[in-house]
Parts: sequence; C-alpha cells; structure tokens
Amino acid sequence: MNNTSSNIHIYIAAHAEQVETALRQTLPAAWDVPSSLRESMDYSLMAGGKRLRPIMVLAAAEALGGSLEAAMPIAIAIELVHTYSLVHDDLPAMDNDDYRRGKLTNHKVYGEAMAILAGDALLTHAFYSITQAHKKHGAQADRVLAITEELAVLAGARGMVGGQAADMLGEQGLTKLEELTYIHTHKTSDLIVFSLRAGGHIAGATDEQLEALSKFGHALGLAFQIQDDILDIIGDEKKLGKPVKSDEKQMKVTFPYFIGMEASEQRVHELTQQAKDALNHSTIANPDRLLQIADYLMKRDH
Ligand code: GRG
Repeated sequence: MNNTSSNIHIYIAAHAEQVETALRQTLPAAWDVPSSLRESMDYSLMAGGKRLRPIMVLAAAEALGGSLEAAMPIAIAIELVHTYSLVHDDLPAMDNDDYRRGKLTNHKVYGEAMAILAGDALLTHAFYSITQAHKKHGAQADRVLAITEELAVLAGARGMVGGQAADMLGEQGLTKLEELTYIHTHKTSDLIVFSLRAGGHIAGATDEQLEALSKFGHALGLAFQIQDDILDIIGDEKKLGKPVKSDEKQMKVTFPYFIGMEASEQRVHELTQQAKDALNHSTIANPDRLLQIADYLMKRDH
C-alpha cells in the first residue's frame, strides 16, 4: 500500500466512524417509538454497511470548503434511504433474501410487516434528518430545500424506485445493454449523484460545480455497479470452484453477461477515468479526496 492509498483508507475509516456515531443517535432516544420498530430500524441501520454514500456527501462538502457539521444530517439521510431500500429489496415480494452483510435479513428477524414499516420509517426519517441541517446546524434554507427536492427526485419514481421497477419488469428477460444501463443508472448511480450534489449544495457549489459532481457521480455509480457485477461472479466462481460462462443459467443478466469479464473490467477503468476527468476539468478547489475515493472503489474487493 503506498502513502496515498493508505491515507484514503484512513480517511474513509475516520469518516465512516463519524457516520456510525451520528447514525446511532439519529432517532432521538426521547421519542416514544414502539420498541420493536426502533429495534428493527436499528438492526439494519447498524448492520455494518460500508457507508460509502454518506462519505461521499462529506467528501464533496469538504472539496468545496463546506462545514462537515452541516453536511452530517444529509449524510445520515442518504444512509437512511439506502438502508430502507435494502430492507425492502430483501423482502419475499422482491428478492426474497435470507442474508445481507452476513446477517439475517430484517424480515427474517422481525417479520415481513415490521420490515416494511421499518423501511417506511427509515425513508421518512431521512427527510426529518435533512431539515436538521438547517434547524440545528444553520445550513441555508434554500440549500436545504434544493437537497430535499433532489432526494425526492433521485430516490423516487424517476430515480432509485424507477430503477428497481425497471429491474423487476425486466426479470423476464433483458435483451439490451441499454436496458441494463438504465437499471444501473437509477438503482445505483442516482443515490451516488445525490450524495455528491448534496455535499456540494451544503457548501454553496455553483451550477458548474454541481454539474461536475453529477458527471463524476454518474460515471462512478455505473463503474461501482459494474464492479459489483464482477465481484458477484468472482464470488459465484469461488463457490462453484469453476468459471461461470455467459450461457449458463445461473449467470445473472449483468454487464459481464453482455460483454464478458475482461471488457467489463475495462469499462470500470474507463468510467472511473471519465469520472475523474469531470472533476479535474471543474473549478472545484480540493477534489483530491473524491479522486482518491474513485480509485479506491475501482480497486475494492467487496
Ligand atoms: C426496494 C425501492 C427499492 C429499491 C431497491 C438498493 C436496491 C434498490 C437494491 C439492492 C440490490 C442492488 C444490487 C442494488 C444496487 C445498489 C448497490 C450496489 C447496493 C449495495 O450498496 P453497498 O455496496 O452496500 O454500498 P453496503 O452493504 O456497503 O451498504
């Protein structure tokens, strides 16, 4: 590990730790919440996610000289939305998964009805958390309004939920790479784009800087998802003890299915470079951490 990469590991670990602390306190202890609902929300919220999206909010705010304090409730909001999406995605009506992050899924522990409610409450609480950037930490109201609007759009029907719906509808057979790209863009990139733009908004980014953050997030999100597809296959191959071929039934319809492993790896590199170019050609003063995060994600193994 060279100096820069060890630095970025430390940066990510330190910011993840701050996010963990803030997440633990996000649902006020004084609120009268049914204990099993609170437990179910906490169970998935504190289940060991990588906290990449909140770290991107904080890193984008820092890149533009913004306050980390004011950015934290926004960072928490995006992790709340991400967590709700995973809880609902694991439900029997969707992916019907028993395990996530090595632990039983929420509905396996608390039952389906409570898992649905926990997801609903996590999503709703995200919008509460955003308001606290203004009420508690003095972020400008117009910036908080812009963030609220963008979260509603990028997490909703035209964003992540739309991507999930397209994925579900396409389960009977995706035939085109463009269809898969649409799904990846909305299921994965949109929350990453939100995270970066929200950090930018908190720091008072200009339209040009916000556009650069969008381009960075879009390319990075796609690279992240293709990398996820690749890691999924590597995981399957380890389990099977042999390479998985694109004509085998168990191979999911992902980037490697359409273009093969090597070309998918190449695409991850190209998209990461494209993402970095967008920042390097912008007026964002201190993009180094964001650039390092892009390289870190390309090299990740989980
Ligand atoms: C149910 C509305 C609704 C949406 C679900 C998030 C999602 C959409 C589905 C989960 C499956 C999936 C592959 C989503 C793409 C996004 C993604 C790669 C999620 C995993 O993100 P990580 O790696 O997860 O950041 P951790 O566990 O680290 O938080």
